[in-house]
Order: sequence, then structure tokens, then C-alpha cells
Amino acid sequence: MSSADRPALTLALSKGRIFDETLPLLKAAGIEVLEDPEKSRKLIIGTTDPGLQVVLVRATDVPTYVQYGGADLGVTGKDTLIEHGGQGLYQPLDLQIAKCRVSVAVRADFDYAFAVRQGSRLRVATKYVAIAREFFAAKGVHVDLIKLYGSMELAPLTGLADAIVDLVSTGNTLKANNLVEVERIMDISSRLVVNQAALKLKQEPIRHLIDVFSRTVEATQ
Ligand code: PRT
Ligand code: MG
Repeated sequence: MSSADRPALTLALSKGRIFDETLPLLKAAGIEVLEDPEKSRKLIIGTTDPGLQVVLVRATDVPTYVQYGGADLGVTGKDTLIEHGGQGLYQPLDLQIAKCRVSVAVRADFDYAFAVRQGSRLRVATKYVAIAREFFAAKGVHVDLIKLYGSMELAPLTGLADAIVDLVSTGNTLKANNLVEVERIMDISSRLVVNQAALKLKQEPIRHLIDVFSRTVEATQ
């Protein structure tokens, strides 16, 4: 495909809840995605709008794609955005989707309040190192952070860590692993992020999408 044939806008989404919860916003803009990512192996999906295509990337890669212009826009969790740092990204809109919270959790038999009162050094396993570092520093708690890429719930059960910092939505995963939520660090939802250069060069179609999305978000709150 020559660049002249390429759709004007590329939107980066991750499979799963972000993709699923972005669909209604696109629909409100009169746009339908032409393929189901759970069934197709394609990573670039067309839409009913010839001016817009969707690229499927790992959730943690969405900010990176948009930062470097691999995509013009993307939808990403505030958690992922904080860890990325947000460089090169314009963040015009909280889409109020894929909501959850970042929390501290420990084994049900671990006395977290006591450990904190004692000034003990805590071993904390997490994928969210920036969020955890900032939170415990503000609290004046000394921590050794252990970076993990998934299955954080396992860390306190195996003795790898005293506590985890992880996303919680229903709390069922914690409960199933005999963990309890002891602190709520912040509420999370997903944001629209836009490449700063694209915003200047493709102002009209991007502004249009932002407008429709923001009206739809407002109408559903
Ligand atoms: O799964 P993968 O490793 O590919 O990447 P990812 O986990 O980063 O992506 P994905 O699609 O799972 O999450 C994308 C974004 O969705 C996150 O960055 C959050 O902003 C948002 N989100 C909302 C969540 C949840 N809710 C959520 N519940 N992301 C993850 N979870 C996890 C949670 O950590 C727990 O392990 O889902 C599990 C179930 O949660 P409970 O509390 O309902 O049991
Ligand atoms: Mg996941």
C-alpha cells in the first residue's frame, strides 16, 4: 500500500477490555471495526470509515506506539500511562472505560498495618514500579520493589514478596488467592492519547473524533 492509500488515521488498541469498551465509542462516531480480533490473526484491522484503521498492540505498548507515531491515537489505562511517563503524548480525554483501581494487597495472615507501624522494610512485587515507588515514598514506608510482568498474586503466596501493588476490579482474583486489599492507591480508567505531531498535521479528523468521543462519554456518565 502506498502512503497515499493508507487511511488518514491509525488508532492503537489492545485486545480484550480496552478494545471491547472502545467499540461503543467508535459506534457513536458511526464507525464499525471490520474484524473481531479474537477470531482474526490480523494486527491491522480496517473500519467502515476508510479514513481510520485500528492496530492491535500489547496494552503496555500503546503509549509507545503513539509517542513515536506508529499510531496517531490510542486508548490506554491511566496505570500504563503513568508507568510509560506520557512523553510526547497529548491526553485530551478520560474515556471512563476499563475502570479499576490500583491497590496494595497482602496475604490474609500478614499484618500490614503492624508492619507499617513498626517501620519494617517491605518487599513489594509489582508491574507498577513508578506508582508503587511514589506511593510508598509519600507514606514514608521503605520498600524493596520487585518488578514482575504478570501473575502478581503469586508473589505473596510463594514468599517472593510481603505485598503486591496490582489492579483490582471485582476483587475476585485477590479473594481466590487468599489475599486482601489493604490500601487503595488510585482509581484507574482509560484515556485517549494522541501523538503531538499528528494533532497538528491531522487536526481536523482528530478533533472530530475527540469531539464525538467526548460527547458520548458525557452522555453515558
Ligand atoms: O493481559 P496482558 O498481559 O496482555 O496485558 P494487560 O494486563 O496490561 O492488558 P489488559 O487488557 O488485561 O488490561 C488493559 C487495561 O485494562 C489495564 O491497563 C487497566 O487500565 C484496565 N483494567 C481494568 C484492568 C482491569 N480492569 C483488571 N481487572 N486490567 C487488569 N485487570 C486484572 C486484575 O489485575 C486482576 O488480575 O484482571 C484481573 C481480574 O480482576 P478482578 O479484581 O476483577 O478479579
Ligand atoms: Mg491482563
